[in-house]
Amino acid sequence: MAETTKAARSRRTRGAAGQGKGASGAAASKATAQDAGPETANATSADASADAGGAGPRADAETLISYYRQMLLIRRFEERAARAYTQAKIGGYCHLNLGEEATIVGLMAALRPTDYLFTNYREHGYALAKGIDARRVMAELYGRTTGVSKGWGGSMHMFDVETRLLGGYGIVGGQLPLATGAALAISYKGGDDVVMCHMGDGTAAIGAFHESLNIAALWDLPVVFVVINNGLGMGTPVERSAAEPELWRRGAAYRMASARVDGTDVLAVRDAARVAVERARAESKPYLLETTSPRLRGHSVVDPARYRSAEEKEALKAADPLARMALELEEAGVLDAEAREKLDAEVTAEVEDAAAFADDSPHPDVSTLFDYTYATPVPGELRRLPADPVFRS
Ligand SMILES: Cc1ncc(C[n+]2csc(CCOP(=O)(O)OP(=O)(O)O)c2C)c(N)n1
Ligand SMILES: [Mg+2]
Repeated sequence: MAETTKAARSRRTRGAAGQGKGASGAAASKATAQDAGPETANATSADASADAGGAGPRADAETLISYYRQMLLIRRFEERAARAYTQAKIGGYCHLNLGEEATIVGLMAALRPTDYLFTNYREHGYALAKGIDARRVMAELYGRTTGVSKGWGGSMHMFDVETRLLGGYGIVGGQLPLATGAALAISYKGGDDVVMCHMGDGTAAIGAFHESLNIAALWDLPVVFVVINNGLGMGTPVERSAAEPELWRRGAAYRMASARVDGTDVLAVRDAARVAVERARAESKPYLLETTSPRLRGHSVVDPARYRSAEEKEALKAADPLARMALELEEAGVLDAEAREKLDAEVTAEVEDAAAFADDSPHPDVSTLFDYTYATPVPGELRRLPADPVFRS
């Protein structure tokens, strides 16, 4: 612990130039934020609106088109995954990022390639935006050896050391203590990497959420916790599961800087995430960022979302971040309808290629089932396949 504190202290000193840049001073338009100091931690800082709009163009045309392309790739990939699931090409569970595209691309734009990422089971889009090839992501969904996790992880458990995507977790909140531990390792060893850890709104009610935020704040760990608030945990509205449904406010309980941002605006997300990531990198301080975006379909591919009214479903269309960005780019003269269609055809071809690649790839051999369970051999470990006798003679 002494080492940890020392490492954290030296990071803080090195990063002194980044201090004092609270979220409220950032270019995070459409955001609300609160700083971490004890005197402000409990303030009703939803009023502290961080509106720094009007500071000039927020991105050049090339950047905007690249963000739009990434969002489109996630959209077409998820639609294709849904189709493959109904064709029984994908087994197990399958949760889609439809509606989260702007959030995903904005968050990933704030990270360096060497920063670590932990996500939950709704992860395909994060894997794509972190830079993993669409072929390898699709092949993992199909359970093939060419997949990100050699076909043994599936939709919920992708893991890629190269791009530092450290999962993919199906246990709600399971990723939080692991992400906190990864941040402790960084703090202990030195260096200026940052950990980002995603979760849903329902996850903010899990015990591990509080334990992780508490330790991260106490020990000054470089981790950004991101709550992707889509208003629902399966079929339960956040107002029915959270006594404080403005989840970003929970940072105050740990004297942790926190903010809420419109998750359908890619630039607003990127700018808010940059503030959070910089704070973690330069000052070794954790951050709680809440993004709000609609979940355009059911909880998973097989959920018809009957608990949603027709009006609600209609309202979702207006909240679609991709349609919104397409309109904005057209109005700004950055991408007209013809160029957009060309891009769409290109992205659709990339996704079709990924699906064909997955379909043509081999299934893992059953003898490799246990190959990646432990890093090193475990003496006396009993490896039993389904239908094997319980006792071996
Ligand atoms: C510990 C645990 N409890 C319950 C579940 C079942 N479960 C899977 S997803 C989910 C809802 C989580 O909602 P949220 O955190 O809002 O994420 P979202 O699915 O909306 O992205 C639940 C209860 C689980 N996987 N793990
Ligand atoms: Mg949710």
